[in-house]
Amino acid sequence: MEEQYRSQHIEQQAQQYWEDHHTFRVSENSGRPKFYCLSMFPYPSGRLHMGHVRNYTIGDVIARYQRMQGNNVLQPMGWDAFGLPAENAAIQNNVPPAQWTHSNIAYMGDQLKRLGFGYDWSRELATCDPEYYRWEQWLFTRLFENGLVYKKTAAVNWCPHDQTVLANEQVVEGRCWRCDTLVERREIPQWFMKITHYAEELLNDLDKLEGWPEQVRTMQRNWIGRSEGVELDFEIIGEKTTPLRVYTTRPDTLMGVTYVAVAAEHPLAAAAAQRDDRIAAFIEECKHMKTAEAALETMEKQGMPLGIYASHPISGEQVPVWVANFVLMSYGTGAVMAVPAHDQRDFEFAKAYSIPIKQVVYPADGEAFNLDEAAYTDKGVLKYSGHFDGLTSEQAFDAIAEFLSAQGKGTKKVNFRLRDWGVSRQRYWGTPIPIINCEQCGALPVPEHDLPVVLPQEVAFDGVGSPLKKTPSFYKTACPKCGGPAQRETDTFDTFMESSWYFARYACPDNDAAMLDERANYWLPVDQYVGGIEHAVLHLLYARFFNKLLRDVGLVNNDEPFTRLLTQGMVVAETYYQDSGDGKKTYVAPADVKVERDTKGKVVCAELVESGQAVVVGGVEKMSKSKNNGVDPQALIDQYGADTARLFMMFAAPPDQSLEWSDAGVEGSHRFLKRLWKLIAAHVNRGPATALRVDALDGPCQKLRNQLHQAIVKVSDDIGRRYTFNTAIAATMELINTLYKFEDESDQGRAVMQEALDAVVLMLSPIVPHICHGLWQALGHDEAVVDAPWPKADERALVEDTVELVVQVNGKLRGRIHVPADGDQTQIRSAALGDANVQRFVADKDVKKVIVVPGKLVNIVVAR
Ligand code: ANZ
Ligand code: ZN
Repeated sequence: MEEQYRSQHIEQQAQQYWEDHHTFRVSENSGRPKFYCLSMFPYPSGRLHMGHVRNYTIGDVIARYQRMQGNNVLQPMGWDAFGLPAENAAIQNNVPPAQWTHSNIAYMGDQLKRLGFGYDWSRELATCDPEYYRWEQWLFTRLFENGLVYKKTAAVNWCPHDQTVLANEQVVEGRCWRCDTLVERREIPQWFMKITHYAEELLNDLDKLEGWPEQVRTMQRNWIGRSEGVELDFEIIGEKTTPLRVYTTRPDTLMGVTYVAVAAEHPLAAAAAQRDDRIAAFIEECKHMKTAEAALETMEKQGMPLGIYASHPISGEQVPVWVANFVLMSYGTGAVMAVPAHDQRDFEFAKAYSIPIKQVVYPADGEAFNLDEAAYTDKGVLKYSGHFDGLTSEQAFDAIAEFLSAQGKGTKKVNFRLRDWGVSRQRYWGTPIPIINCEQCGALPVPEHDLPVVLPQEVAFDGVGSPLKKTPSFYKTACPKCGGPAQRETDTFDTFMESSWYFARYACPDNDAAMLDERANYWLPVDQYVGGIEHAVLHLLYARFFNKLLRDVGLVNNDEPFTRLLTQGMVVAETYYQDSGDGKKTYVAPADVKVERDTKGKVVCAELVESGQAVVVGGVEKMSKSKNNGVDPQALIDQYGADTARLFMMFAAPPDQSLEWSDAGVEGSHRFLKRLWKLIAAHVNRGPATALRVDALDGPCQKLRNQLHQAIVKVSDDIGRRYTFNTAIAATMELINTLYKFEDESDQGRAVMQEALDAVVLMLSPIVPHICHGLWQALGHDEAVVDAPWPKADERALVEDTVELVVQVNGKLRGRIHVPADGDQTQIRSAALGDANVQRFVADKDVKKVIVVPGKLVNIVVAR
């Protein structure tokens, strides 16, 4: 065996082996239990970044480990191929989006192969292929028929100069990213999916997802935002309009209402605007303000009185009606009963406009609460609330709800923050929405036999509006109902649509007659999903929603798509910049910087390598273009090989925490692999080891075996259950240090060494599969390491203190055994009888008696 570790050569050989043997191709009839391991598929942006490498290494380690556990492991890969960057590239560099996307896919696919990930490439899919998105179109038309999709007008960002709709990320500080024109809001008809229909189930089923990080479940719960409250009516005094309906979660505070407030888009505000220009102007202003919910808490509360009054549903008192910027039209009823004493937003508003503040809930312990600074938002006991006085907030909730209900003025109501999902995008590079608009017949789904609606490739890109709107050959069509002239929808789907069901399609990507087939029920649910925390809400919620849609059209059986979820941490790195004096930072690449540190790691000096100019060390941040602190994985692979990259990724941090890039860490990982190689080469080059005889080992050999099997237990638990790959690697490194010091070249010494090296290679093989492929062969095994089972700890070897006992048969010394110091009679008896040499003397004889003298000997008496 070669003394030197040649990573590039070794890796090429291993990958060739996997390819030739279709190692990772799987089918449904293996007879072994299935395990579906999935990593979130990438957007083909051009090249892999470190975040990808980390994500996919984690997934691959889990998949390979599960394979060694005897499972039928599916690990597929594909491309989330629609999206804005392809269109931008088309506009800027004049390359068609399809071409740009496909060449990126080719390049990144090679990179993934070069990293040695065990994917079943026969299942590769790209969401921009009509064979894929046709089924999304098909499902949409089914849902249309089931009433789960609908059209309504909704706001978009509009650039009046480019005459185009802008995605949120194309709006930079309120202006168009291309021409810097102020962006406007426009209402246009769009398609929506009724995710709210599943709100309750999406919420409740979170309880079943015990294999998900609690943080992600909490984020989804908050996003769905279920709240229990009361809807109640305020009569408008002196007007014959319908009463003003509000939604409150705190009916116990009803007697503290001192005004009511409506959203800018509320009909009462619109009516008042007709009478008063200043109100009209205020409403107009609100339209330009951000209505992101997070902003509601912090933004300045503004409003205007509408000049009308409402009557309190219990006291009959007159309270003014205001329009206020902190009331959202899209939540509840678009109107609130304001209780400044007990709600912070209402409080700030009342302070700003000198509206009375009336406290009606008091701390239960009778202590006073100072209302000068903030509202008293806790629950408590009611006062100044008529016959509700003395009730706790909880009791008052029900009492007031019942009282209102009896009078026909209110009812209990559950509300969700979750909104229906707007899926229309005014973009070219996406799945065409399969709808035909006919003036006579309205919006109709494209009939099944006309699917897919293929995105045309030959379109003109000038950056103004969607090219589809300028492609008559695409949009001109006939109405599927009356046959008259009609227009196709020119909007495309939100790309979150494609990523909401790809996990299921991997089960049967070749089916051209159906979206899914019975193979999906074999593979689903995904046993382990791995991806970024940035997808905690949208992607993961949409995918759960789609899974329920697929279930309800009869395509899958399970309720949830992902049994276990691992969200990996970010890859971060030090940033360096030069300060040009005016506060502007010019970030410089780490490779161009020379840093000197003292023994404590504190920076003594940082300067540019070339010019020696001083640079500032800016702290550790997520790798990004803007901070210029990215490291290209390709360079790493070229220099050290895939195994070094994989090992570093898994060793530097637990998978769910952020991983700090370090050149020294990479070099350390590489050195470790070289050391491993050298150790095994030395062993192998001494010739084959003899068979291990567990009961013939001396003390040091036993000690080594004990350490080995302890390590197997730990590594199995770390990789298989805890997912702390870093500690698994640390334990293996420690073991290797021990092996380096072990110099017993006797037959049994070498046999134990062989056992240990075999186990080390097996345990490292999910992490650094290439080197292990080579080492396993060198260690004399015929099968490939990827087909070998995971090592099992030998229970007997786990016992640390053993004693040597001599074994006599009819008084003659016939063997020596090593048994646990605290071993009981039965254990000692069976060890003695099981000893190979003793066996020869007792095998065919009748055992009369076994005498155990603890700590000394065993005497076996057999019939002669
Ligand atoms: C009176 C009140 C008194 C409220 C009090 C709270 C505390 P969640 O829990 O998120 O459902 N609200 C209702 N509709 C609103 C809208 N369209 N825009 C802005 N705020 C709205 O929140 C429900 C509470 O948010 C409701 O309960 C209402 O204020 C406000 F001491 O009513 B509350
Ligand atoms: Zn028609």
